[in-house]
Amino acid sequence: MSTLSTGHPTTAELHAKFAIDDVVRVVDAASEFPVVEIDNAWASVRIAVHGGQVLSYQPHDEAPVLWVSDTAAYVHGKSVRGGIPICWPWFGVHPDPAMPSHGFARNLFWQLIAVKQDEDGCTEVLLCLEDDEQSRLLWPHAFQLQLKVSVGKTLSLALTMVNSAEESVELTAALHSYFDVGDIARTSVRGLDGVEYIDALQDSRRFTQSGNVQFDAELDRIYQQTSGDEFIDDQLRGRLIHLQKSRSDSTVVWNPWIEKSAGMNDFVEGGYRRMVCVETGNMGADLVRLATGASHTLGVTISVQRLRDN
Ligand code: TA6
Repeated sequence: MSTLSTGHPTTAELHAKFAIDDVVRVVDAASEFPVVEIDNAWASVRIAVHGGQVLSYQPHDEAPVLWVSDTAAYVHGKSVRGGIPICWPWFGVHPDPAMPSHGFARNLFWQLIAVKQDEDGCTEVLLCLEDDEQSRLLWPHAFQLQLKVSVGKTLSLALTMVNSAEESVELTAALHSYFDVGDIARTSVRGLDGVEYIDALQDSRRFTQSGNVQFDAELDRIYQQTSGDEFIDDQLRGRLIHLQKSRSDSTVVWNPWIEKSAGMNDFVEGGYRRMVCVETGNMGADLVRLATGASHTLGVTISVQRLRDN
């Protein structure tokens, strides 16, 4: 088997092993950056092997559902700006400033394990990440992560984390989803009314959400103890993006607005107007404790409801 400089299979090798005629191919989004491209009866989806990162999701006859920056970088060692980066085994900044924010899983090369197509035209992709000497320098525990992506009438992600260490572990995690909207000023998030949140922009003080979440400035909130469905009301496009969570008690809502996004070189100018992050996870007081050998599966199912014909 030929290998990349990273010791991983080449894109050609992955294509030869996993391609499915007319539905699935593996191509390079950049040098040594293999991406699984799915175009089945339901939707088009791209998944980067690096980071186990869903990059795009577009149901046929629908506008893109996930947002990716036009100036995103496709390089080893960091996540692509957009799509659904996987934040694991910690969410947010680490107490040690030398450690990467949002954990390390999104910065490492995963393994493509399986690609399946069922009789309903649904395509399933399985990727995994296991501990190695590099990860153990950052987090001294044995683990296995598995991401199952199912592309059918909906897009589903199921992130299973297995504690294969001899000791129990505590972790926080998120599916850090960037959604594509017509205009952030005409976008709101439903389903969080009455939920307590930590405001990252107000010294992590706690507040209670009143009504729908709306946007007219930078917003960065961690909602706690909330496991219900959420809806992104993309008013300009006349659609609701429906999020159904599984074993997630926290939701993060984030828009960097003008100044913060201008300071990120992989955030296309004005891109803040076309995106909103609504992230499915467990963080803060909702952290996950795993005994040795135990596992936890964090999931989200994403679908679009049309409110009017465009
Ligand atoms: O999820 C919101 C957040 O924690 C923000 O504070 C911002 O840092 C964002 O994640 C993006 O983080 P990143 O490390 O991907 O630039």
